[in-house]
Amino acid sequence: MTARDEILNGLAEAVVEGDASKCVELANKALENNVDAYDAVINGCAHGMSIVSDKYEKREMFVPEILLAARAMQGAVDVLKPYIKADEIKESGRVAIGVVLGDIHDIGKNLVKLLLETAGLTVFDLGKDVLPEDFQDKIKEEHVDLVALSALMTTSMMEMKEDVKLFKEEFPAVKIMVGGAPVSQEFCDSIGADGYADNASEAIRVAQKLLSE
Ligand code: HCB
Repeated sequence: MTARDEILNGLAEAVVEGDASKCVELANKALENNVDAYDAVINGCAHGMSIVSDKYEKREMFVPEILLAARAMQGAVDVLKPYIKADEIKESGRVAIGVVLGDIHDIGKNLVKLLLETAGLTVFDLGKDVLPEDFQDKIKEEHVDLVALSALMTTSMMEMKEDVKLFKEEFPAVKIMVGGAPVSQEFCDSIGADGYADNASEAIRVAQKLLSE
């Protein structure tokens, strides 16, 4: 096993264990060993978080452990973030991101935000459980080019549908990207959103494509 694999596996494991100090230690070790910071976030931290999601689904992990895992992951992300190289993205753009009304799941949204920022985009984070009018105000005030919506529940997917309808009516030129575990390309097409991303790195590619159209 290479040093990279060892560190990344260790990071994923530390996220699953919710071991915040181990996460920080391994994030620093990744940097010392010239492991690419982006690689460490995606294939270490985010990989660990997807193991946590699976374990939750199988009832092998419970809410308090999930929250510890998320906090531990954030510790590593904070160490790695300044070292993620800005992508050579040609089309810079202004993005408003948020989790739709009624939904407080923001772990995935935070990862997408981080990567969009490192891709050179200007990101306005509205947080979670966001009112449609807060998105609308931000789009107007900040001349936003792209809205990235996140939803993790079947109930909030309906809110996402309403948001897309509303924003498309009021701001036809503004692109809308959607994502979150239950969201799919099919759902994206059915609600008239412009793009769907399955994960944070894919979100960069989709944002880049939408902004260049
Ligand atoms: Co929560 N929860 N939860 N939860 N939760 C889910 C989402 C369920 C699927 C679990 C289940 O029952 N099987 C379920 C929803 C069921 C459904 O709707 N069909 C559920 C439920 C029901 C609830 C509560 C209602 C539970 C309760 O109180 N009875 C409650 C929600 C309250 C509310 O929102 N109003 C609740 C609470 C919680 C917490 C607080 C314990 C915690 C959230 C902590 C936080 O986010 N700060 C939590 C968590 C962690 C989960 C699971 C286990 C993991 C979600 C997660 O963070 N995944 C989740 C189970 C699951 O999804 N398998 C469970 C990891 C991230 C990295 O993945 O998919 O979010 P992601 O993001 C990806 C990807 O989708 C994409 O990029 C990200 C990075 O690669 N992406 C985008 C995301 N957003 C994007 C936006 C874009 O524009 C583009 C790409």
